[in-house]
Amino acid sequence: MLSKKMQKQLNEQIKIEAESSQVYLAMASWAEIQPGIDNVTAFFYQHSEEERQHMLKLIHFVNERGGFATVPALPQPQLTFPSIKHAFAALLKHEEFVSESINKCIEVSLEEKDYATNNFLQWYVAEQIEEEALARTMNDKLELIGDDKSGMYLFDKDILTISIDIEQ
Ligand code: OFO
Repeated sequence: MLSKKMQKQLNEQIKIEAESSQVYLAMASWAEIQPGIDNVTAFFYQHSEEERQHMLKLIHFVNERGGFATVPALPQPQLTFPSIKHAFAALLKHEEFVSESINKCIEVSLEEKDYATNNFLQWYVAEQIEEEALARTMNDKLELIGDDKSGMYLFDKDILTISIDIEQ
């Protein structure tokens, strides 16, 4: 059985995962109307879907442990970006924020001596390490590319393979 405090923190995390999905969905929709970045677009759509899966995993866990997972209202995310570079910088910042909120969940699980939840949350800790690494790699590559159009062409060409390599 989840304590009230643990349930509240996990419901907060459900909201953050849902927001993440929306944030990346907005990036995907914006990228889709930019010329020539079909794979970047696919990457954002895929990332949005992954965040929805993170949210669902939490919802099932809370309900299975005798709690009640609440589906949150969500603010509208940022809809447009000055450049692809800005979108990826926002992605990294967002992932760092998610990692902090996972850490808060871990802290509460230790305070509450809820070792089952702590064990469940380790999956998210590992996931955040990967996602931050992926976001940093993308940002580093974009920094190198600068305004070089052929570099951007290759970035779009390689983005799906880069993300598969880091996530393995
Ligand atoms: Fe990338 O945020 Fe979910 O965990």
